[in-house]
Amino acid sequence: MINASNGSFRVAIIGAGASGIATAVYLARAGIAYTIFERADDVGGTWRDNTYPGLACDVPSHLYRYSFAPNAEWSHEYSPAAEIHAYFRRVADELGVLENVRLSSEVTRAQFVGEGMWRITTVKGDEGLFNAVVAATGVLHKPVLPEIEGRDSFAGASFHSSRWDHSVPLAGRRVGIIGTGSTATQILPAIVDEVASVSLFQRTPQWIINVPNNPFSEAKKTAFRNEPQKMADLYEHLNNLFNERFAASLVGENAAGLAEMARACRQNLEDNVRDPDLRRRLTPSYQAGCKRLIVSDKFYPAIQRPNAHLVDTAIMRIEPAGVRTKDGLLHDLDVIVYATGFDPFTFFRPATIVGRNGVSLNERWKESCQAYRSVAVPDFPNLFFIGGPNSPIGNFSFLRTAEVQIGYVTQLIKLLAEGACREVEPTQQATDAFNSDVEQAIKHTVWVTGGCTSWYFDKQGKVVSWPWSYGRFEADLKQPRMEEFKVA
Ligand code: N01
Repeated sequence: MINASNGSFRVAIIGAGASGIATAVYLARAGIAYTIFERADDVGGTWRDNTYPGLACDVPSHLYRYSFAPNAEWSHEYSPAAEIHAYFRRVADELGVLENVRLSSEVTRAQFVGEGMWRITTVKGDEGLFNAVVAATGVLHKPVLPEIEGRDSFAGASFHSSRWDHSVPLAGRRVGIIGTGSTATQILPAIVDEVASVSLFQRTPQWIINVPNNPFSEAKKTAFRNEPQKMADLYEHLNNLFNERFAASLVGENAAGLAEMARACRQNLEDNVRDPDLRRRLTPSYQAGCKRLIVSDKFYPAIQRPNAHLVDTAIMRIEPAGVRTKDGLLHDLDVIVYATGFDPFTFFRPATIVGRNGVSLNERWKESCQAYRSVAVPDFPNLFFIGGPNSPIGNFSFLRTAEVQIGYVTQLIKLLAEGACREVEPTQQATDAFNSDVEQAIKHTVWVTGGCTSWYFDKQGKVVSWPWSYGRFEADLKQPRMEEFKVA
């Protein structure tokens, strides 16, 4: 008998992004009541925050969707951001999630108060007690601005890619983009036709795989609508390609796949960058797959436009008139876009999370974030993470990853809701064993062997991703091993 039926058992979900919405759906289906606390004034997480020109998901749309909400209407193989945001809003609305979301309610503190209960405080005040907390706070939500001398002295407009200022006109202006990640390589082709000039400040070149982004014809969409099995088959095909074969190549379990990826990236450069000097400057010195692979058929043509400039001399400082590089050259600019990425180690922060005996998770995770199988932490009973430390990240569908974790966490929450126990948390021993296994396995991944740095590393040099195959992730999180938990 689930206590939720008498209205007393309730879960607090932090965040109404992609994983918070899915958590709500899973809990509702298990008959468990929940409230979602969302910092912003709309749902959608990263797809609400990022509105920069050219933004599309680099995971195919028919894979980047919930298992419970196939969508025949995707316009493109890689659909644009506004469509993805609309998808999440629609799903949240249709499945009754929206009515349980408290918007503009940033959680500032979650405190374990004993007897299985957590007190949640938001910017609006005390929100009361909850039997469990799910932190579905996303991975890439805290923008990082580069520490470049003189950044604040720039006289023109400047902003981070995830805080795009649409009031700033770009037409006919000189724009600088700092960074060469997935974001910068999407922005540049989207604005090159409009601006007077665009200078791309590259610290490290990127491997780019040439994948066209074709629209779905009306006939194709009708076929998906009328025969949902076609969508299911496509999902399985894409899942096998991305989550199984591609993921395996990154963790040292598909050497042929890794070699094929490298070959395809090199071929892309050779086929699509004419000038040998530009080609050389765009050629990375590390192995493909080491940084998150860029998926684009637009970047190379765009960087070769007469008004596009690749600047690969290091930046010395930013001045009122633009960016000065170490060769002494001043690059005059009207607008600077910082496509300099995110801090993936923020998790729930800046909120404060306090567990058993007053232990602070902020303190424990100050140097390095460690969890049990990416979802839970000793001394923090009934607190669960979606997208927590060592979740699989890379060019695969985070929605599938989130659903695997949510399915697992829901099983633990059901134990609580059904009264099988009041508290559940992983043992320290099991958590240490997991992390030591991660440390060993990570050495064989391309993130470590590939000779690059990336946002996958924390300041201790520890990689934040899952170091084994995706299949192992799904198997490990199919069902909790209760001998690795303490229950009370
Ligand atoms: O950020 P990044 P991003 N001076 O961290 C450079 C997801 N995403 O926003 O490589 C000069 O990859 C830095 O240089 P270096 C996706 O998971 C998804 O592009 O460190 N340059 C690098 O080039 C992705 O991986 C989609 O030498 C500086 C860049 O800034 C993640 O978001 C679309 C610098 C940062 O690249 C992050 O991508 C977009 C400095 N001081 C993003 N500091 C989808 O389609 C940093 N850089 C789903």
